[in-house]
This record gives sequence, structure tokens and C-alpha cells, in this order.
Amino acid sequence: MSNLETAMATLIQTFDKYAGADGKRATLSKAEVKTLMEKELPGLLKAAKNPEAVDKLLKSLDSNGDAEVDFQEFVFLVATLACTAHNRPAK
Ligand SMILES: [Ca+2]
Repeated sequence: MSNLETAMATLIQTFDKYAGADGKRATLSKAEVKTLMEKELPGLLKAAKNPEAVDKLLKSLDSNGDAEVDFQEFVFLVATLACTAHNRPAK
């Protein structure tokens, strides 16, 4: 696989790993998002500092308003972070 294909496979594997913790495999609950961020995005959490930042982030991620993060919303988060890292605002 190419690097980009590997990156996409990693996104899928990471989502599935954490989304399945509560038996609802299709979405990340708030607790699952928290665990995922602590384990996989520790630099981001450190940068956030504010303990309410995760709640705010989850709310902003949850574009369909069901209080769960689905794969599309998760990919949007990662894409947004990638855009930030690339120094271009996400639209
Ligand atoms: Ca779940």
C-alpha cells in the first residue's frame, strides 16, 4: 500500500478500535472519543489545556446532532486537524 492508502486504513482501524468499546460499533460515544483522543491525539489534548475543550469539540463534531461521532464526523475531525497542521483553515 502507498503511504496515503496506509493512512486511510489507519483512520478506519483507529475508528473501529475505539467505536466498538460500548457495543455500538458504528459510532463513538463521548467516552470513546475521550479515550481515542487521550491515546491517539495526546499532543492535541495537551494543546487544548481546557478540560471543557473535549466537550466543545465533540459538540462541534456532531454535525447531525445525535451526541455520537460517526465515521464521517471522525474523518472530518482528522481532516480539520490536518488542515491546521498544514496551516490552512478548514472550510
Ligand atoms: Ca460506540
